[in-house]
Amino acid sequence: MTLKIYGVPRSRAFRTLWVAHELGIPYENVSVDMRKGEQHHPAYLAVNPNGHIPAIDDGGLVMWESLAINLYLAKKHGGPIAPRDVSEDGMMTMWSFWAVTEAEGHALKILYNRAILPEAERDEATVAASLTALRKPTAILEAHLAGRNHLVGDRFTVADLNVAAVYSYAKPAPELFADAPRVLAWLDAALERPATLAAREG
Ligand SMILES: N[C@@H](CCC(=O)N[C@@H](CS)C(=O)NCC(=O)O)C(=O)O
Repeated sequence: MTLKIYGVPRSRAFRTLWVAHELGIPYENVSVDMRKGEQHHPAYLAVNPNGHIPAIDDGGLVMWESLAINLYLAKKHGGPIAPRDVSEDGMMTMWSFWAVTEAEGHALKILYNRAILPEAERDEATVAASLTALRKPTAILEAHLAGRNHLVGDRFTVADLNVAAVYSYAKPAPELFADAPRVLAWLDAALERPATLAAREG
């Protein structure tokens, strides 16, 4: 049965479409349009009772939580983006959890207040507070990328994908990267991959 990825590319479902393209696996993108409130329809709540996208149905295995889905799909299908051993698996999980707990909320506030909300509703004070909160994790990332181009191992992996997907939300604040040129170069390289570009189309 073909992997079903629920959601639309302009959402966190993008991350899972991206991993599918990196893995070269077939999938069906089942549209769940947030603008129409479809994530709250009973048919979708039966898939993800949280009412959030993405979710997947992989031959009857139903999962939600985008970064957990990505780690699962990488490990299931293997190849260069997947962990080679339990140590890499641990590090990829660590970086993914780190991105969600330390960066995602702040980065999302930047995205909303610099790019998504109508201009009249944007709040630069929220952006400033988010930038302050992101300074420490960004410095940690910058230090980690000294002398290496990827987060785990010597290749692009699902750890880079998961963390870059989160950090991409902060791109509308270029000032964040003024002191983090390695983070910016790493992020741009991830966001320009052929699989990344393909995932934007669904
Ligand atoms: N932690 C979840 C968050 C999912 C999430 O909040 N998705 C957003 C779209 S990017 C959503 O469904 N928003 C609609 C809503 O909450 O009603 C994940 O990473 O999968």
